[in-house]
Amino acid sequence: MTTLIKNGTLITASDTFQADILIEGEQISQLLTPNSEVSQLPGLDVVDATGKFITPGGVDPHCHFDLPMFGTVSSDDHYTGHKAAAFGGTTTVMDFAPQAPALTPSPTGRGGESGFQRGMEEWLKKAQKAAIDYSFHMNLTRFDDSVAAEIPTLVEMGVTTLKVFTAYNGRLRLDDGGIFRALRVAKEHGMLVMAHCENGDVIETLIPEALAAGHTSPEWHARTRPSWGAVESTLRMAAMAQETKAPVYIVHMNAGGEADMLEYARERGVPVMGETCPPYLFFSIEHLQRPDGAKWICSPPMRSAADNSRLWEGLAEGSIQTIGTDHCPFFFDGTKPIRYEGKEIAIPGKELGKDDFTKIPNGLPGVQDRLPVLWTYGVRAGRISANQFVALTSTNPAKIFGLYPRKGAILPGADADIVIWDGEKRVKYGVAHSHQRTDYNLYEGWELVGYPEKVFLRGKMIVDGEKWLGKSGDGQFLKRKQGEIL
Ligand code: DUC
Ligand code: ZN
Ligand code: ZN
Repeated sequence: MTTLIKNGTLITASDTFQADILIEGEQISQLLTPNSEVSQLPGLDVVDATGKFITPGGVDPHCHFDLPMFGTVSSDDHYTGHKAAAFGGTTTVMDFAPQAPALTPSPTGRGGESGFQRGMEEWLKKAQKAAIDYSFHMNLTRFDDSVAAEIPTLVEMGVTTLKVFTAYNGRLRLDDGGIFRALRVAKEHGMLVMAHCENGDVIETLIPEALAAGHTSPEWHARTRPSWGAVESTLRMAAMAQETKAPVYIVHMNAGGEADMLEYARERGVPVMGETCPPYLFFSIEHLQRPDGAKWICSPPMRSAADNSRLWEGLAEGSIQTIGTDHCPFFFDGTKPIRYEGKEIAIPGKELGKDDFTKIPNGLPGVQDRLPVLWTYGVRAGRISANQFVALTSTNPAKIFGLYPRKGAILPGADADIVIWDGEKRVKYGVAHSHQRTDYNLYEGWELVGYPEKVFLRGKMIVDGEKWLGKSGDGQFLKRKQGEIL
């Protein structure tokens, strides 16, 4: 099929200009000056984008679909979450495959195998229902010589990124020695290490103290995960990046001090990059103090208005490279069903922790919200430029994670993942407008100006206004190559 999107204004990471986009099959074949002869060709499917602006499909580097947690599961799976992403203008998502637990007895007799293969198989199976393109990072949650030896197999599977944790003691965390050694192996194989930065030891000390003192409300989730722990852990990761020369990417930056540390390290040539997520730009611990505070529970937690401002500054000045979502929704009240695609569904959620903040499933919805909310409250509010918006939400993640220029670009040869925006559309946003499969929205009642109108995935229109034209199985697994250090 050949499609011409004509008369639109293209916004890329570096420029804003008028051009027509010719799509042949799944790729962009040409960018044409408006009103060129091609538009007269017979059999051409013409989409008129007069008065509209056009961006590359969003690339969300950080999502969790169908993730088991605290006896329940995050409420968007690899179909519903993808559909929601598409309505919000995102056409590529990256999830995290788990490192499967060690086999006992060990198959080799020399120690455990890595669990990478089994983790990947589990996640690839879940993702068979994918509706947009996707890839995986691998959580690295146990590490020894036999695990290290299998890291190159990930690169062969198209997984060029490892995520490590400096918190969640006894579950997900590696000690600093393990992280340091993993960084060396990653460097050797051209991989990027992503880091969840908090101070696990401090958190594990504060939580039982808070509970013993009777502090069980959501606010204490934030109070027991202090900001300085995130700050020092970010510096710790930067120190190890410097020492090993291995690139590091700090996920979900939440504290202003993390932006300071990132800037400090980058000014000294350390290969460290960072991501923040919209909730850390708009919300604070005050939201956790509300009666419905559990809606904002995720880890790391919401901080303060000063942190919001410092993170915006980091984005505007270019020291933070991406905005992902960490999409990991739960119902606020999972005892009451909602309707999704005509069927009732209820999934246990935040109510599990009504008497104890440590039992509230951690995570927030956001995969659909990211682009429209950032357009209105980032670009239109003058905090970042339209080109920065595209860089932060599409082009930079594609580059860092080895997908550019197939993704994150409107260029000949790139996948035709394209979003046509109605820049004038006014939306009173909220749960009624969202396709995220949960019963609440963090931006309930927010006024948006500008919203994705048509979304193309590899040349196929999958969203047309309110109409869903995509389907389960449309999404492809993306094998990633080595990314760039920005
Ligand atoms: N934080 C959350 O709140 N949920 C999922 C994973 C994470 O890092
Ligand atoms: Zn994390
Ligand atoms: Zn996460």
